[in-house]
Amino acid sequence: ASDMPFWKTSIIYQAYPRSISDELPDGTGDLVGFNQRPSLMAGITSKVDYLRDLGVGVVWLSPIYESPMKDFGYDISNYTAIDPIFGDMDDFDELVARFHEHGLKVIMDFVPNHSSDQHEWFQKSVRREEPYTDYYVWADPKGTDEDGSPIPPNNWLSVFRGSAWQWSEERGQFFYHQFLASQPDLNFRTPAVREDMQKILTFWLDKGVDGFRVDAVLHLFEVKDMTLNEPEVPGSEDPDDYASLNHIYTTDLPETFPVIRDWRVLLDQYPDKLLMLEVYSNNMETLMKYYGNETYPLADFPFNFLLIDHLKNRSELTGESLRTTVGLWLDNLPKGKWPNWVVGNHDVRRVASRVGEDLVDALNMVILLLPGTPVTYYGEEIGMLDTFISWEDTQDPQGCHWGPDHYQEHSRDPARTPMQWDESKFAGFTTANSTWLPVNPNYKTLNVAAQILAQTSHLKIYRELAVLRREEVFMKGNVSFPVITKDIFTFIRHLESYGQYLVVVNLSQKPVEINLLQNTTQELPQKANVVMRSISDTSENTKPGMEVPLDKLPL
Ligand code: TEU
Repeated sequence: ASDMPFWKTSIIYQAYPRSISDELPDGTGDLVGFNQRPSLMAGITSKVDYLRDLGVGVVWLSPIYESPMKDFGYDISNYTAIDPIFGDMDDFDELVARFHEHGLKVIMDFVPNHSSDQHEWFQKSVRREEPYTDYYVWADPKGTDEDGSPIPPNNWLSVFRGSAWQWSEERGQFFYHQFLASQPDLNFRTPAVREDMQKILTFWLDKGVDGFRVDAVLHLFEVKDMTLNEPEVPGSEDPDDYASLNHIYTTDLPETFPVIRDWRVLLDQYPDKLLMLEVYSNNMETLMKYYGNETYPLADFPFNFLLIDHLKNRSELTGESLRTTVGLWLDNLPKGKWPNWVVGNHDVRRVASRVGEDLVDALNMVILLLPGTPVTYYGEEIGMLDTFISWEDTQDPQGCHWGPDHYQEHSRDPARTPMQWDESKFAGFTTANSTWLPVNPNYKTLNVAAQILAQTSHLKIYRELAVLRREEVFMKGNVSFPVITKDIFTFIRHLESYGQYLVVVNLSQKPVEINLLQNTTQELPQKANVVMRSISDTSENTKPGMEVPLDKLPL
């Protein structure tokens, strides 16, 4: 499909750089490890080979910029420098060169909503040094309390809990922070901020990166009128919890679109660049706006988080519910726009822990074979699981903010543990004496090397699916959902010039035998090419292209 842009034909792989591979052995992953790792294991001499063999075409790197690491790179102190923990600019250039040599694209994480408080812009803004005075969102106090302490201008809350306002003694004003107080929000009403962001994007584009994932887009603007309090959500008990308010004055404001538009126009000055947005909203209308339309194109796509929401646990997952969730995105898609599928990322629990290990292949099958671009979070290809992380070992600021009694419900650490390469110490991630987060103790059996050696494994199935996905019918074919039952999720990919594939996934925890011919709303052939996932024997049943009788399909 050479007539399609790379991001439509490729799988996107999200690499969380701290946890991929630690070549400068200090316990935290780095860039060097991506490209210069000496022999990892038989057949895989470096990460780039692993990724290529896996069948992914695009690697999205979570932030690797200079950062005090209060939010692990999402607090940037220099947007055009690499943090020494990950290597230096030469390492980065080499990474891009090596990846490109192997036909892999590189996507950067772009974090425009806020910088680190260590950024020189903020330090100068605190001191009202021009032109930085209005680089951040500053506000006067509403008054003072009995002790004479300044009162924040309104009730706005941080995503990470508590007031979104932090007092600056030095400047004598509050500054707004949607996330940590060490992540002050940049002020996108200041033209110079927007110009600086264009310059930063240009810097990386000129280095040859292939696009961006934009962080926290929903939060780019807040209303100008600081007297407006956000309405409370009725019945919420914890006034510090972000969920206790509706965020009508601080999220998804219309001023956002011209900013995204500027980025789109900039990217379009270069051939073939990808723009994907993180717009964390449950509202379909909100989400779909961020694609733009034919005359005003914005993102190539906003991430589709519907599956993440839907796959909170196993209990709600049926063939019918999955059909509904998938349809919600496909049916609302603006004309000419392209879908995408995400089941996990660095902000949520690992999908295999949420829905059960037995659905790893099923979900990979679903996201890789539906129309659109799949995004795989590192480790999903081998079915990595959350691990218990003690309060003492907890690193994630969101977990820390909730304290020792509640951190486990909120900490994002369990999904960020080191990649499990092999059965050697620390799963082959590092030769250091400790790791930044504990390695899941299940690494002895759950690791890449073991899955390469095994007759059948998640990894092998993933690779097969990635190969199958390159068939034209999966890139270009339309989709229909002929059979809807509780236990199975089924779809047909069809392309006139090619033929069709039937994909059948057993979502139940038991083997079922199904008569597809009886349950169908669409005419099916007596026998068909199927890709299927059964409970009993994964190796045989996931083989693509089998001819099987549809009236007695064992799953
Ligand atoms: O996440 C931001 C984000 O949009 C969500 O936290 C959202 O605001 C929240 O779920 C609303 O309920 C991004 C990154 O993915 C995350 O790792 C960072 O911590 C955060 O931005 C700050 O940069």
